[in-house]
Amino acid sequence: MSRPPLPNGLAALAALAVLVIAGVGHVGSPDVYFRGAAGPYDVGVVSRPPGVVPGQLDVVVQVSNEPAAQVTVQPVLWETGADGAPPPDLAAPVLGEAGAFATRLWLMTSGSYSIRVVVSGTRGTGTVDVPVVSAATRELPMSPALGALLLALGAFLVFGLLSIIGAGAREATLDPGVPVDAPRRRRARLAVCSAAAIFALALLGGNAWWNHSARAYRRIIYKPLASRVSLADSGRVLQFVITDSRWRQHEETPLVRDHGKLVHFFLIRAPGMDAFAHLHPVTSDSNDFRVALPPLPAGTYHTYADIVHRSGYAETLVDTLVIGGQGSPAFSPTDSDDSWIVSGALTAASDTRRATLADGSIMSWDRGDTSLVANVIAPLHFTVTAPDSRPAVLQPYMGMSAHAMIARDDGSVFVHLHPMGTIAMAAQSIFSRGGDSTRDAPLPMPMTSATLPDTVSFPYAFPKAGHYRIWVQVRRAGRVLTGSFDARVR
Ligand SMILES: [Cu+2]
Repeated sequence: MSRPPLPNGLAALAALAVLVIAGVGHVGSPDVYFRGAAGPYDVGVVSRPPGVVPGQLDVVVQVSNEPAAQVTVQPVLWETGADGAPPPDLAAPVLGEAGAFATRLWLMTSGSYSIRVVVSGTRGTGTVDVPVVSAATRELPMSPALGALLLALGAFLVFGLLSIIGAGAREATLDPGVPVDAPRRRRARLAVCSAAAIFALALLGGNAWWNHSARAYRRIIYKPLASRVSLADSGRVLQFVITDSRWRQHEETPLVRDHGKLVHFFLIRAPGMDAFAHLHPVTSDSNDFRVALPPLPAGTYHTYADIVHRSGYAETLVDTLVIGGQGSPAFSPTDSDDSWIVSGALTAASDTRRATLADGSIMSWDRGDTSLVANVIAPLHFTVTAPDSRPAVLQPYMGMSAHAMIARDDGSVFVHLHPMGTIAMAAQSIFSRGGDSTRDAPLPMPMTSATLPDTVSFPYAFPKAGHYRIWVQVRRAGRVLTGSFDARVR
């Protein structure tokens, strides 16, 4: 690669060793972004999972095309369905933001939820389901100040009680002014000592209960399915195996196809993110998935496997893989939707606005002078122009007008999103037909029309500052085209 290396290349390489925890839904980007239609209303939904269970989910609904009179949201757990859900919550209008409504919902258990958004107004009522995965991903620490305050209050209570007990045993039955004799003093000391012993036992019991609760919570902290990525058949085949005993013993619901594929598998070369592949391994036993490996350059790759369970639970299984780079001249893709691209390395100065695609068309990032700020909706709008400078005619790629993959240079963030947002479409289909995913009918593809406009956009906010690469994939004239863009987020 002729471009200068990342100044923090070494750091990124070091980070490879410690990296990366797999994600619920996505990696390092827990917030859910959705854009779509609730009946006649165009809605954008942002929800922020709490990362603890039980915990409160922040939900903001933005109705953009029509004035909405009322918005309700309701958390529906897959296992219990709408009948077992709590009553809908009325979202409050956000002051100063026309069409925006916000509320907080309690998610009481871990699992696959859908947030049922109901919008009503002059054009009637519209409903849409936004899948959200509830998982405990962290333990909330107690702040030292609160700990100190509780300790002081506890000590005050215990010493107060001991002194009351001592005073009571010593002189409660004594007339005022009568001196305390030795037997009474002894009795008081005995009472204080016995009470102290009882309190000590109670404190020990409380401590044991506390530790037990903490251990029980740690047991429900999200653990991704154990899996392994390796090369087979002299490096020509990539093998992805789910090794987890929960999976092997059928304690987890089986996988469903998300836009037509059981697994969306991504490879990103570290540290420069200069090689990228989006593959779709196939399986005969639902444990062992295989796909022909495209001729990617040698190196260490972060791998991400996106899967969706029949419950609507979406997760990303993370690994690393070293590829020798011998390539195979006889490579033929396992799936005609498999794609890969080799481009220049991400540099500290990279801030790309234009990408030339493999068929000579140009993809441009229409972001004007907007700077990218963490946790603020980013202007992810892209236009494709044909080589003859006319607007390109796009076709659906796996049922979507476009797919975007976003990764941070250290591998700590990876998301796969679509014009409808970060949600798994399969999960949404499951909920919109009442949670019944047991029917064998294939989940619908959202888009079958053959020609699409030349502009695509994605609702998303980068989760933290840093250097990111974005791959935007579209299909034109039957060919999958990938544009790669770099961005610095403040
Ligand atoms: Cu996709």
